[in-house]
Amino acid sequence: MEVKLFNFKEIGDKRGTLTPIEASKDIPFEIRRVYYMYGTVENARRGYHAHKALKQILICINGSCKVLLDDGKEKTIIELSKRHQGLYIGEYMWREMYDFSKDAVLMVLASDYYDETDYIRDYEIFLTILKDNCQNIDVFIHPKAIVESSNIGSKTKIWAYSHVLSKAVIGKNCNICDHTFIENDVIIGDNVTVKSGVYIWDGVKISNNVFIGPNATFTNDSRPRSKQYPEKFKETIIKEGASIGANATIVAGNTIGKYALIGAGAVVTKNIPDYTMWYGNPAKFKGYICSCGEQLESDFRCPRCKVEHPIKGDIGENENICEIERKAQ
Ligand code: T46
Repeated sequence: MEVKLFNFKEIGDKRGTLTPIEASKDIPFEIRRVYYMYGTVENARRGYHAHKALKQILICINGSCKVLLDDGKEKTIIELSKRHQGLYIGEYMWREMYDFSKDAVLMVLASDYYDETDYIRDYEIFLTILKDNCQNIDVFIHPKAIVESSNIGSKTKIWAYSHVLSKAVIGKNCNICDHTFIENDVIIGDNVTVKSGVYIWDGVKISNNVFIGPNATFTNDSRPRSKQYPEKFKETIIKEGASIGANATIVAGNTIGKYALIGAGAVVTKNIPDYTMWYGNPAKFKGYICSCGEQLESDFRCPRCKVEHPIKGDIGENENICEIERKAQ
């Protein structure tokens, strides 16, 4: 069932509470649309449909409501009444919302723009599509893999001797190679490649189109002691399109920027800015890189794409390496 309850941060002080939600970090997709429902009349029921591709997070930011989820085999009812709690609903999940309190405000974060062709509004058609999908290739799980999670997107392949724990979320069209381990508090986006020998621990969040090379190492605790567990493990964020070279180590709590490239064997000890390349131990800034993988020329032009790179404006032409190193704190 592609369903998960997320508990977002609650930052409280004497003024009250603030809950931040960051796309592809706290939730497994980029947000393209936000909508919300309020003033729902007594006994009204909403929903009664599934989506073919849309992913959403439902948050009852005021009052309460119930959501019935149906994957064609099993029905689950979830009550939403906590402002810091989001219900993730993936593709092909029938939903019905009801029992709205008078003051309910149900906010929805959606992975795409409104598109009526993405809706399946007829329950019989929904069941037929599910049956057809099951007969299709959809998710491939090697018979020698242990996959406890059902939050796996379509066309993802999970190869032999991999172990995916029950609460992990993995997007569509990913390739999870032999001998990998994916813990519970892990989100992996779409089109991600995880090569062999990679262990992805609690707190690691990986966006779409990321490449993780063989034996790359993640950590989630900077001062580990046997049998002592922090309240929350440190978060490591790998942003859209970044690549991590073979055997690189990402020290806990750091963020690898969009389309950044970490060289083989590098040890990353700080946050890495978007579109930059880093090698060595500790990893040092080595230049700028295009999303295609080509190193940018000194005028920020990509020799392969032949375009001047958009980061030029952000970074400034005269910025030197020391400045980049300083920013990467
Ligand atoms: C979902 C549940 C949780 C728009 O024009 N733009 C939009 O972004 C949305 C969401 C709806 N609409 C129009 C389409 C309908 O004419 O607003 C009208 C009401 O939409 P609907 O009947 O689909 O609303 P719900 O509450 O049954 O379902 C909504 C979402 O549509 C759906 O994606 O998952 O909330």
